[in-house]
Amino acid sequence: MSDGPAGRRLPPGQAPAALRRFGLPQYARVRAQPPARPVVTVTGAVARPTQIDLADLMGAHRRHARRGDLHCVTTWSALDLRWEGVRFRDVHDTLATRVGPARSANWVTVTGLDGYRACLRLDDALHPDVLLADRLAGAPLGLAHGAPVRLVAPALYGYKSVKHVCAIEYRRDYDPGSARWAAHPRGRVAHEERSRHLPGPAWRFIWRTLLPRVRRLYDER
Ligand SMILES: Nc1nc2c(c(=O)[nH]1)N[C@H]1C(S)=C(S)[C@@H](COP(=O)(O)O)O[C@H]1N2
Ligand SMILES: [Mo]
Repeated sequence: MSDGPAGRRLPPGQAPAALRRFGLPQYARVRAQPPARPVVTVTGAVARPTQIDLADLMGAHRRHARRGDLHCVTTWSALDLRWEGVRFRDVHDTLATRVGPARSANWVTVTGLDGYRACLRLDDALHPDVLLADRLAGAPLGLAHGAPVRLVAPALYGYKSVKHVCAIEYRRDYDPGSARWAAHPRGRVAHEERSRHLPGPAWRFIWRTLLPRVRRLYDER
């Protein structure tokens, strides 16, 4: 951990930035349009794949509010975001009863309406800090940041925090997901697991060079 300009402790290689819509370049122009009654499709290594009404799923669990930082692998960190929603862990308990995941299903792929997907180790996803969030900064989550619901996994790089969640797939093996080789199977910020290739610090320089181009794509209307 190192001190950021504001004297705040930041993870290695990160610099503070304002939150703005961001993601993989190929999703910059894809605009998710959630339906009036969104559902979540639950499949994979399960006995009873199904679809669940998102409002029912969110309404069935105790709500939590959390302050946390979003650390993008490209070296920017949006600090002190206030998310509200339900714990992924609680949702998983409900889903486990409904769909019956295999005991060996130790990974979970989460997909967004834009087609983006990321895979988390199930025990990382079950950490109590991991939320399915539907509110940010005291307001309903907007389309820019993942409406109707997004995953928020503060200990992992932002590429695991899938926006516009529409599907959950239980898996026996890791799925490289949309970011493929650029991502790390676990993506823990504290260990600088930016990618499965090259040590984390090497990526700082690569991403700092590419970041302005990706930002420009996302800032276009
Ligand atoms: N559906 C979806 N979720 C996504 C992405 C994406 O392109 N599509 N990009 C990821 C990446 S790389 C980051 S850093 C964060 C950015 O979140 P923000 O747009 O709220 O800043 O979303 C993550 N979740
Ligand atoms: Mo990111």
